[in-house]
Amino acid sequence: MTASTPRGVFITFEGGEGAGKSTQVARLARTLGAHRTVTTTREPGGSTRAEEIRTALLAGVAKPYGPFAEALLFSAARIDHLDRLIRPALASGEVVLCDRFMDSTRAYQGAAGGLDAEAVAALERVVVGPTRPDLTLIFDLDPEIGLARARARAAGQEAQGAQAAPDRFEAEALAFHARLRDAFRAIAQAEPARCVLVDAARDPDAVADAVRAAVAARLPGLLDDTEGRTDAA
Ligand code: Z5A
Repeated sequence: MTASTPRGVFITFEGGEGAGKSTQVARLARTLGAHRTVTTTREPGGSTRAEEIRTALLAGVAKPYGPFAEALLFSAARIDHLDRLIRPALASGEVVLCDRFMDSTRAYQGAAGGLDAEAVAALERVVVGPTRPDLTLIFDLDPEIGLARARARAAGQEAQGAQAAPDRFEAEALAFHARLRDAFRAIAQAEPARCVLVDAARDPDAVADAVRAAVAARLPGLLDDTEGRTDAA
């Protein structure tokens, strides 16, 4: 499918590990789902083929080949995700909420991983093209807190008998996660028309309020029919 001008609304959620993105994707989906068709998705993944690539990436299969090879694999997954899920949903007028997207490549493989910014920008041009997010919420959190949240979640999963070893990125040193935070903050500063920085250190209800406030300010009308509704589970 070729890139076309989207008619729906594309919102991406970005930030470091354990910042609460998935939690807030689900909450905003519940709020908007009352009066709009909402598709929630994630990267890497979101389509059958992209989920297969996700498994390889998070297992660290591409790590020995360096950040450019990793960026190419994230891009391969993104091409399939865009073609099979995101663009068709936007063309149907849906709201697409995506847990991570192109800014994660900029931050993880680019700023923190050492891949040249021009190479990242070139990939973005050919892979994403005109399908840019209408709004990007960047969840800002001290990486020590985010990693502690991820560890607590893993401990809970292990207590229930599931395997929850850190993935290829969770296993990176704290300095890598600090570079990520700086990179995401720099993206928010560089593209204020697209991005809103969300203080993710607050409790989930306060973060959800900040998310709704950002959506109301940047995408007028999208929340209008949901006024007074709560998105709590
Ligand atoms: N990656 C990349 O390198 N390049 C790319 O181009 C793309 C991705 C697209 C995907 O992993 C990895 O791929 C990712 C970047 C890399 N790095 N890693 N790892 P993932 O999808 O498995 O992981 P993630 O995106 O980092 O998700 P996460 O760790 O699940 O974090 P989250 O979605 O931001 O948080 P959460 O699941 O909503 O919450 C985490 C825990 O904290 C959970 O127990 C919650 O109940 C709790 N939580 C949530 N909100 C709060 C608040 N406000 N207070 C307290 N506790 C909270």
